[in-house]
Amino acid sequence: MKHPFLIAAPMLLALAGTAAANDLPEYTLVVKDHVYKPSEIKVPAGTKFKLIVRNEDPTAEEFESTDFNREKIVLPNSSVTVYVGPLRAGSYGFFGDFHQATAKGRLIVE
Ligand SMILES: [Cu+2]
Repeated sequence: MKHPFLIAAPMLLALAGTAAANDLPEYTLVVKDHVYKPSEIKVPAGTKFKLIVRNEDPTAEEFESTDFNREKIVLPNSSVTVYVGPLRAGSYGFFGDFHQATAKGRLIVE
């Protein structure tokens, strides 16, 4: 242990990063029967937040939004975290790219 700081620094940075991510407001979205529940989520304007997308279907889904520019595959019976924002007040659509006819929702930013 000639240079303990050099070893400890990356760990401290990792911990700081974790703490910051954990401080973000968090919202959960479930995909079941190729439908988003809830279909509308109210989120604060001007704030970065986490969207946990949980897929309870036996097939993959892709969480996607062209309005706030995100795209992420969610495997069957799995969750992903999508970081969104900060957004201006308004209504932003999202959909399931693999089941666009049924998997639709909106973020109401206010
Ligand atoms: Cu896509």
